[in-house]
Amino acid sequence: MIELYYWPTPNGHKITMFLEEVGLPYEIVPINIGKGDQFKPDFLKIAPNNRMPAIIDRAPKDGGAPISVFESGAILEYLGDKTGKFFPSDVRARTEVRQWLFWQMGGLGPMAGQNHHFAIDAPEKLPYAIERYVNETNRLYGVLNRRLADRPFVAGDYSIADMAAYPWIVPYKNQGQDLDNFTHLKRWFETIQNRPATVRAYEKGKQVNSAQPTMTDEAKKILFGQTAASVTAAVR
Ligand SMILES: N[C@@H](CCC(=O)N[C@@H](CS)C(=O)NCC(=O)O)C(=O)O
Repeated sequence: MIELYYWPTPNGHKITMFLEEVGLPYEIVPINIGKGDQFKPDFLKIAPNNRMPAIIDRAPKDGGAPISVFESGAILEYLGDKTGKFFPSDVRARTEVRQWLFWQMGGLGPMAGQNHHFAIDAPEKLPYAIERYVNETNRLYGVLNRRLADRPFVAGDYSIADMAAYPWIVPYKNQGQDLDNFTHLKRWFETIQNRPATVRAYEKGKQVNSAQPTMTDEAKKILFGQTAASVTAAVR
């Protein structure tokens, strides 16, 4: 049984998408980031960056003590290795998957995240910041679109690299992007959207947070303006 510390955000959906694909039993522990659960001392023990998702595997492959993992890319690799699915062991295929996973972790995720922040959440609408991140998101969509021109998925077969990227394309309208400008990306997006496991994963998200929007005024106070002191105060 995997314990998944989760809230239905793009980084959270990556992990439910994987778990729904492989059918590994898991239990969701909601981490309501709008209410500050990410600062609870017990959560910080497994997720020292005060961000979800994180997992605890109580039955690791080596039969030893439970293993906890934070960072969605590391979690996807861990689960891929545990199950032998969606993260190949062959050196060439594995390298393909890993480089596109890191591309998402270091590029698409953070840039689209800043895009959402400045275009949607920021109290002041700063044209320079909005343009910078909308343009960079647009460039990354272009990279993905070109990559998908001659293959069904980003790194061969459907893999953890696709699962990492897909949830960050879901809010494309909020990112100021139009999928009709990216033919191959649109085809890829719709293929993944229609996978039964993706549908189940997004349903799980609705069950965990059915009503309240995460981004209330109270949540903004918790989520924005964090400093080193926020974590120090939490672990005291
Ligand atoms: N690089 C991290 C990023 C995780 C992350 O940013 N999670 C957000 C939600 S998508 C979070 O927990 N935010 C809480 C906060 O900002 O305090 C990962 O991929 O796991």
